[in-house]
Amino acid sequence: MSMYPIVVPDLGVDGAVDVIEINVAIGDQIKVDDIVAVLESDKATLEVPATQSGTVSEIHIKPGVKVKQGDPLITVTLSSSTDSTQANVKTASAPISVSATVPTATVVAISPATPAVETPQVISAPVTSTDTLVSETVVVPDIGADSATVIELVSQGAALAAEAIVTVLESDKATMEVPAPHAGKVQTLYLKVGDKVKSGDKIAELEIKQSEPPPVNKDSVVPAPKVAEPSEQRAAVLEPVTTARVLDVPVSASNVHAGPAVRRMAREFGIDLNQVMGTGPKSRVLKQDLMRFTKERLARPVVASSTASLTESLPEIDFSRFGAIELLPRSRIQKVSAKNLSRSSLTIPQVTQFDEADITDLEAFRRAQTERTAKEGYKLTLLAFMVKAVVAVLKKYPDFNSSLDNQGENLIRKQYYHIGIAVETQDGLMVPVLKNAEQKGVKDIAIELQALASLARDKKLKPADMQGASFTISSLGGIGGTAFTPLVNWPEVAILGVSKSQLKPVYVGEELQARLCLPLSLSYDHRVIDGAAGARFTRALVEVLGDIRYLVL
Ligand code: CAO
Repeated sequence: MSMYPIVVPDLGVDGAVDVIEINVAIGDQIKVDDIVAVLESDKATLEVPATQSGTVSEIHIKPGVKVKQGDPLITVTLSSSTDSTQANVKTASAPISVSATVPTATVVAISPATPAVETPQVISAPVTSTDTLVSETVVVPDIGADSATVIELVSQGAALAAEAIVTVLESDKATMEVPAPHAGKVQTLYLKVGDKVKSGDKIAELEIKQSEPPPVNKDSVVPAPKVAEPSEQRAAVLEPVTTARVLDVPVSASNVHAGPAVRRMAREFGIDLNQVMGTGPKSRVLKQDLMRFTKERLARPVVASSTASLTESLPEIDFSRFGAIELLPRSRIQKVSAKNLSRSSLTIPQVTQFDEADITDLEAFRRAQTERTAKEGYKLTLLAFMVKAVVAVLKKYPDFNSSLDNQGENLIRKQYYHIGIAVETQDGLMVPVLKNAEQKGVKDIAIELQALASLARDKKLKPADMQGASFTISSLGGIGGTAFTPLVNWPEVAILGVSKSQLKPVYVGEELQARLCLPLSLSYDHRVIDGAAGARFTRALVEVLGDIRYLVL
């Protein structure tokens, strides 16, 4: 029997990264490609897959520690069959670039994991007392930067357990949680959210019971702040968000921005952070977001959960009884996407309206511009015109740019036009959102769509890039087909499917002409939109696409 280390692969980043999650426990049987740990750099969250099958015999890391390329994460004891054949060794594998840096399987002595760095931090002199209660000042520890901003703070009077988070600070380099040195009650708060602080500033006064070992004297220490994660370069403009809500589109699980305490809480409650809208700086998921999310989930109509359990309770079938099979693990995006699509299909009564637009003139105009726009460095796509035309029609029929509240009591009409675009990627369907389309010209829309589709395919979309759509377009025109029935992307109420245009014989007046016809498939939530409105919407779209001069009226 031999031992095999699974180490931090080549992450493509300089320096150390944080361990965010450990997905295995000692004694677990793991297979090649099972995720053993999740790491986070300042640019991305990365999953480390197992490069070897076997039993986890040692874990060398814990969440919060920093690791760099080559550091051991876990040790796997190889099963004797694997041991002798090395059949399951995988030296280079998927989500991250694991390359020649992964050692081949040999027996190696693994040194114990580097413990979390816990530099003691001197705090200001506590008021020592022989009475039952003593007071202790919690101060800002060495933050490794000139200043930081308070982004989360306990409330006055809160009863804290030892190590409970008193405040979360964010500098331009990192986010830090400052824990309570002892269990106690928050007597005085010296700060408020948004304040700028520097090392040594007072945060709070804690009232500590004597039964809890009080701070001895001015040499008392509190653990150094846990460095949660380096600040992520997120979209500079934050959308005003008032309520936490389920993300309306599948997102890459790796991009959620949240501190360790929030991650821990999410794990304890079994909440998928991907589904929580972060309202903190840079779309960070805060504790209150988790709470709102939970409340919202509990308030959901029972029908949603009963239909979900309906699919979950389907019996597992052993297909190997009928012949050879192959098991292909689904990507996280595919899994999130599947849930969202099921929800849409099971909870929204939807109807699809078909129509056909004559885009002969539009295409002639577009093609005539191709050379010029290519020189300007962008491709003038049909999809960009579609977005512009859809916005014009949404303005005329605002119910298509709305959401139904959960109780079905109110229709929420949106005054903005954020258009989701379904993009096919290697890992599954992503829906980046082109914001404020009504304020943009066809050229800017074309450029932005190209950029969003590239980000989606390169897995570089941020959660904010995929939130807030008010209407979605799914174009299969580049592939083919005559029509399809797209599923409404909840909480939106309508989605437009576009298929491949075809030359068709069409009577124009008395004359039979070859015209380029574009098939349109509009699915809508029948609770909000009735059939007549659906037909009027597609008719209006046909009109605009047939003569794009309508766009300037
Ligand atoms: N009819 C005929 N040709 C079309 C067309 C249409 N409706 N739409 C696009 N084309 C052509 C384009 O003009 C382009 O041809 P040229 O290279 O000669 O100009 C070619 O098809 C490829 O287009 P494209 O699909 O790469 O680009 P796009 O701007 O039309 O679409 C995007 C971009 C991101 C929507 C697309 O690449 C994509 O991912 N589509 C799949 C979306 C999907 O999976 N939807 C299903 C979701 S389930 O509801």
